Amino acid sequence: MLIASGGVTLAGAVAACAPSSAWAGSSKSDSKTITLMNWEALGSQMWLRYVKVRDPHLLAQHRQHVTAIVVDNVDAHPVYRHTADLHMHPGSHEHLVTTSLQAARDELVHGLGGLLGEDVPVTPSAGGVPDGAVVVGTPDTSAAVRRDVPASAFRSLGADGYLIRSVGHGANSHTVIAGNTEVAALYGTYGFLRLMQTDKPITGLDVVSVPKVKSRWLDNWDTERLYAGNNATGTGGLNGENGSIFDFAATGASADKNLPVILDRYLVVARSLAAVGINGININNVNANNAYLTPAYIEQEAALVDALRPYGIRLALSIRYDAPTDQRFAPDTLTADQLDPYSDAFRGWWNRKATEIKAAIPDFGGFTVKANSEGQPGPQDFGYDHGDGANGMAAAVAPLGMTIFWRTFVYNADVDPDRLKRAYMEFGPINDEQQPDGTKGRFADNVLLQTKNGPLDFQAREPINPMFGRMENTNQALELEVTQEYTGQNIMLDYLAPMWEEALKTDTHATDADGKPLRHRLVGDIVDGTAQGQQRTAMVGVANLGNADDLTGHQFSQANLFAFGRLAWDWTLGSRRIADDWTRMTWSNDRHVVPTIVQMMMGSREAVVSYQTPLGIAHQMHADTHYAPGPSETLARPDWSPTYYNKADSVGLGYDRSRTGSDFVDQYFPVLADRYNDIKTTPENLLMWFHHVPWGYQMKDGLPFWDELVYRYQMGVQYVTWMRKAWDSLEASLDARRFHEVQAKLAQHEVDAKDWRDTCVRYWQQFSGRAMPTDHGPTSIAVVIGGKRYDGFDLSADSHTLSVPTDASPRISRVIPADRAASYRILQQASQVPGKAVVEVRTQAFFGPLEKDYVFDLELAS
Ligand code: GCV
Repeated sequence: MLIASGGVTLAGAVAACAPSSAWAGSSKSDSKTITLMNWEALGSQMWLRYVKVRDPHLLAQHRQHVTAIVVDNVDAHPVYRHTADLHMHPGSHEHLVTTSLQAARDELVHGLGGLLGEDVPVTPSAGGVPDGAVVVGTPDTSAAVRRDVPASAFRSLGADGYLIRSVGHGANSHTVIAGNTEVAALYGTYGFLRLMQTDKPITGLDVVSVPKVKSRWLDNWDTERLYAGNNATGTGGLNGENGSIFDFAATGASADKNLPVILDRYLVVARSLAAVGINGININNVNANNAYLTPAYIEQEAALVDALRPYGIRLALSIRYDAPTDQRFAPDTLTADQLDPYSDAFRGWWNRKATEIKAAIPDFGGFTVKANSEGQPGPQDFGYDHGDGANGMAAAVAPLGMTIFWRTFVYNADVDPDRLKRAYMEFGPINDEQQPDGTKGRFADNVLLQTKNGPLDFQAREPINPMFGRMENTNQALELEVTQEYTGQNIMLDYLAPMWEEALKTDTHATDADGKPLRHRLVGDIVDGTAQGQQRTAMVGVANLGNADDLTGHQFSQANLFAFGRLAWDWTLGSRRIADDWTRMTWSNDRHVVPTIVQMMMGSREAVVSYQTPLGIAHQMHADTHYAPGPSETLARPDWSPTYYNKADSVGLGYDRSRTGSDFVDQYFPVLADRYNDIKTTPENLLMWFHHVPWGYQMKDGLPFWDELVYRYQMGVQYVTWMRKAWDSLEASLDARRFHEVQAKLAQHEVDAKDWRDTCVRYWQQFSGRAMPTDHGPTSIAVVIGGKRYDGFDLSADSHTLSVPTDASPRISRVIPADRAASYRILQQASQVPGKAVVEVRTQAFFGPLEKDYVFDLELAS
């Protein structure tokens, strides 16, 4: 923002500051503006771009209804600050604030100034609220709020919910943005700015917005599975940084950027996360490094949260179960045989560590634990189960008001040969256990089991995790992967919200103790506690924030973070609406741009499924990178091997988890179990999750499974071709830097999608022994040249050679698409033989447009 203040009061100064419209580029005269413009052009402002409203009518209306900013008692309630000399890195653009209301006010100054293209003054309400004022506050901080909004309106808002109301009529009206807390008022401020950023009217407002889930959290895995470091390979960071968003131990040119120094990007992140309602972050990997628990790091963490706190963002840490044995904590260390979760030694150590953290970070959230999973230590190493371990930690931190997020991502091979069955087999019995006091379920109240959406590991499509609904006596957090580990990393444009929407809106068919179906039983109902009454609720996104210029490594990966926040606030929102908001806020409100980008986003995930893992085949990625295809790989550990999941043989493809197979299906409630048990009733997009599908099995559209499979791979690629061309059509409407960045990524995306298609189809063909299907695909065509019909084109080939008789005309006289709804254009005719002709075919798949360019090399028939 424009004023760097080191956390001092800004009232008064704000109104007098340089024109905030400089951010939107209306003034290019001074060098600071130009620097700011560069900063924006990088994509570093995420969805907080406040570009002047282009529609003159709307702009005039907005200017009439937004004439002043009123935030009374803006400095009255400074948040806790531990670090005495907290300061920004020299030359920063952002600035520190000490209250959430200051954050709200400054966002309005900056945002409204940009959107309206003129400064909006900050005025006290002492002389009355002026017409056109935007009033922000709580009933406690603002007399205007108390006067304009009856106390009853606040009852249903809880701590985080907000309301936005137009008060009065026509020219004699103003807007009130309020909540029970200052952070809620800040959320409302972002909600109001979002209306303007997305070209919505701001008159006659009566908005009430209350989050459905209490903890809307990020897990940032430092640099593991992070694709937002901005070196050439996307794995490391700039200038001695390690790619992570937060610098603890950077070296070289960035040695002066380590915490407690605050960088611009931390505050851009804080503002962006607050704008979607995210209220907490684990900054370190669940494969945890004990360094984050050392006194030096705790001081750095405290400084970071000091800066984030006004934005309502709390901190938690991921820990190793055996951290007490680390000599870095000497003399306060334990021996391995003291890691008994019931022992005073174990509980005492964690209580002391949590107390030490709390002294610097009073609102510290607690610990996240990955135990007995992928080599991480846990209670099973000492003869105890996950319930014992989680409860031991929970007892240690309960007196401090902290929570334990215990991950259920476990897959001990001794439990069952089918990896998918293992987690529920370990956790289910603890949930069901009868307790001495007559209740059921052993997990303590301050434990949340953190469970991935699907039973495997963040694949582009998974069935729901059967634990949702089955853990009725336990608090449960839903974990989603925002970083695109298996879904295209920082190359593929893959909007993940449709996947999350699909999971959240899946009917679990959960029943009560009498076997009666619950009234509310979608995954979202389970997660938000509506279905089974849990009071502690959470959604956790494994985040994608790094030190790349655009902070996420791909301009479109920002959309996934945005969508995660919006869904964590309200999982009932549609992914299309979220895409529409994000596009308008991040790119443009242009009439051509918005529908094109939204359409690209909406089909992009299904395209990834199609060219990577169609029809329910899963985990076919190269084992190390999780990016490229590796269907033939068999590793020492079977359940990391693509072959373990594909089970390709001469009969067919896929993992039989029906009752005659591994019987995973019976972990679901009966309606789903029966549905998935029968190949005929299993949704085709989940087919190979549950069945070993014979190559000749007849699909619903009448095609043999093999043909359908091949066409799915091809459709995915052809969607990417369409996206690449659609993006090109936007060039004139977008800023050059971001346009070209995405354009280059889409080109690579198409190459890599083809690699997936070709590698997988060729490998499967060795087992199916079947010919490549050619004439039924959605973009299949026949062409007529010189009276002769040519067909049977393998859609995977880049070009096709046609032998044309010597006396025939080289011109294509007819194009006959297999799909009658398809359209085509002859882009190039051959004027002679040899020569080249190009036909572009376009059609619509169930998930979006497909485009295929046929390149024909005409040669003389011999
Ligand atoms: C942090 C997958 C990822 C790992 C990750 C693990 C987890 O296996 O590949 O990088 O570990 O999930 O969720 O714990």
